[in-house]
Parts: sequence; structure tokens; C-alpha cells
Amino acid sequence: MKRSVHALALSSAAVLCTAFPVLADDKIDEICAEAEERYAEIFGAPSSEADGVTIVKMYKYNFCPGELVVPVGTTVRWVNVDKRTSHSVILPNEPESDRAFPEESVEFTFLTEGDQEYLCGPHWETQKMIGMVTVTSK
Ligand SMILES: [Cu+2]
Repeated sequence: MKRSVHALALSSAAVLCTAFPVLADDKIDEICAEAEERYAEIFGAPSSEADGVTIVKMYKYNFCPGELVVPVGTTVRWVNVDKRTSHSVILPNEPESDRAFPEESVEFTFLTEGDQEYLCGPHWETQKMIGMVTVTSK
């Protein structure tokens, strides 16, 4: 009897765990769609048309997209499309970037292959503002 109660508790915990990220993803998709609108408003063209760089937007304590796969040698430009908040980028084994204030950006060229998790200095701890770049061979 005790065992089945325990099993039930475990299975409802599992349901909760799988349901939460789905909701979170929807919310992030919404935020990132808004971020892209802000980008196009500010720069007059979609971020996909940026010349020679891959754009990551920083908006409402998220990196958009949060995960990126790029070939080695790619320059990523993180653009702050927020109205008030400033952000930064901390890559593994690199000093923290300058603060990017609204409509400003920071750039980094990836010369090393592999997964590189990065953080926003002021917001990674409190808001989980964390991103990932996977750098592949050319
Ligand atoms: Cu931030």
C-alpha cells in the first residue's frame, strides 16, 4: 500500500517536471518574437539580414535565440533590444564584456569548437539569463 502511494507521488512529480518546460518554452518564444520585432524597429531590417554576423538579441532577461549552432570563425553580435535594462556577455575563459545599453551591442568571434555556455553578468543568477553557443567545424 505504501509503495503504491509513493509511486503515485513520483509519477505526478514527473508530470509536473515535463509540463513546466513546455509552458516556459511558449513564453520564451513569445518574448523572442517580440525581441525580433524590436530589432527590426530599431535597425530597419530583420536580424537575419545582418551582414557577416549572427545576431542574438538580449531582451527581457533572455538571449534570443537561447541556443545557437554556428561554424567556427563566426562572429556573434549580441544586441540589446530592451528599452531600459543593460546586459553583458560572459563567455568561458573570457572577461565580462562591456555593458550593452539599449540599442547597443557586443561582439565575439568564436575560434574554438565546442559548446560554450555564456552568462549575462547582472542577470544570470537572479533571472537565469544564460545562453549557449555550439561551435562546429567548418
Ligand atoms: Cu542581462
